[in-house]
Amino acid sequence: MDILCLNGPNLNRLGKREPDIYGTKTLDDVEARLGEKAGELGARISFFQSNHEGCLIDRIHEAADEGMEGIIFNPGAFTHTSVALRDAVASVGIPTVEVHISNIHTREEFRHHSFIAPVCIGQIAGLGTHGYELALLALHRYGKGE
Ligand code: CA2
Repeated sequence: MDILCLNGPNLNRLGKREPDIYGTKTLDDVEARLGEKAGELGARISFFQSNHEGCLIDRIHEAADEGMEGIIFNPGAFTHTSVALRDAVASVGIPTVEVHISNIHTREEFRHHSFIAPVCIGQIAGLGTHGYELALLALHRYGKGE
């Protein structure tokens, strides 16, 4: 099973600031752990982070062309603003799990709404960077029809 882990704006700064909200692990740490977990599950995982909406959209389209079977997606602040990213996820039809490190539902009201969640199979929020591993597990099971 081929899975793409996609991270949006500012997530390249993970572990470098605001540890009270986002924890102390860097994006490299998170990706290394996910790579190990994917290996244990017999899945392949690719990683991409961008601060640019269009680059994220292009990567989603490429994922479809590559035959990817799942996307773990933390769209960052684009979660709350981007119809274009929502359309990209909807257009490829790849099962996608939206992940947020923080609990967006207990934070400022503008973070409560996600444009992306309605086109995902599920959303994980507030469980820290562990949420990425839970999303991987969920996609793996979903792919097996469980
Ligand atoms: O909780 C999440 O994962 C978010 O997607 C993170 C976004 C935020 O805009 C969303 O509402 C929720 C922000 C990412 C910023 O990441 C940083 C991490 C460390 C230091 C600075 C920024």
